[in-house]
Amino acid sequence: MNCARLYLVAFWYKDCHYANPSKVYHWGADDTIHGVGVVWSHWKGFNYSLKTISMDLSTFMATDVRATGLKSLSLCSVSAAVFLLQLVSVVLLLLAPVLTSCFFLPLDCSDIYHHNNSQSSGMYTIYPIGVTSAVQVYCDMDSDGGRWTVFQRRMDGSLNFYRPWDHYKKGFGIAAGEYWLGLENLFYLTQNKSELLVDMEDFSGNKVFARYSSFSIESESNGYKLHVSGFTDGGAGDGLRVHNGQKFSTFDNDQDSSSNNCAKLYLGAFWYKNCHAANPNGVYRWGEDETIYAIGVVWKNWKDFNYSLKAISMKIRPVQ
Ligand SMILES: [Ca+2]
Repeated sequence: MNCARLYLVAFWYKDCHYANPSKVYHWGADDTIHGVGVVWSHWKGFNYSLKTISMDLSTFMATDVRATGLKSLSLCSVSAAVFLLQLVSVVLLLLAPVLTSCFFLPLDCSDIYHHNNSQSSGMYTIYPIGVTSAVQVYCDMDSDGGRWTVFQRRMDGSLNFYRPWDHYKKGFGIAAGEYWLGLENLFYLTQNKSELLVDMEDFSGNKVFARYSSFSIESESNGYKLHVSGFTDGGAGDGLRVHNGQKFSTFDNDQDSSSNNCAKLYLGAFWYKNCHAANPNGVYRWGEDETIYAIGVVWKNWKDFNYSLKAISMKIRPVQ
């Protein structure tokens, strides 16, 4: 038995653990999959995942230095910086109507492209819900004519995607790396008739894609229900067909069509049905691994249920 594969982290395992302080960050009590959370079993048992844990090495010297003037200096600079930021945001809010008419506030990457079509792929600020909704995204200006706004990206396993509803609604992560743009932003962006491109890569460097000529989601009051159709195969297969018409589910908001909680069972968040043929927000698992069924970054039609992809990104653009 491989304890790290079974409990999804790395630690000084014996057979296997009484403490599992790394990942998966599991948000409290959850007995769906035994012992995979941030566990300290002698305190809370195997199926309670702690809110915080830190393992520190410290010396008296380090404590002494931190206890002297450095602390008050940094606090002072932080307060000054916060005050200045507040001042700037008040001024910006007052000037918002003027600024909107003077400056270019792109709705999405397509707007950025049309403003200047020599822009390269990279990070840009967009305003999906108006002047106060600035958010950084990665724009793909290369694939098939560019203009793509990336709303989901996995690339190196640096970010935990097992998160509650509120996080999936608002978005998390950073545009330079792994992130989820947020369902509310996605809802507003897909009010314009949009298409979807899903790019994928395995750990051998093979790349495929799936494309859909129509993609939109409904509002939160309708569970952010998914509408996706018009599939074109770029070698990946149609992983989203079974998800069409499903509401979005997180572990704390089960809106799937299963009697189980699909998000808890497959450690992700998605438009689960009963449960999935794609789990792009699952656990980053570094390739083939059948220890726990189908919990990885899965695109079943390409690599089946027990292969976790190296990279996947989901991106949209308005249909022209
Ligand atoms: Ca359910």
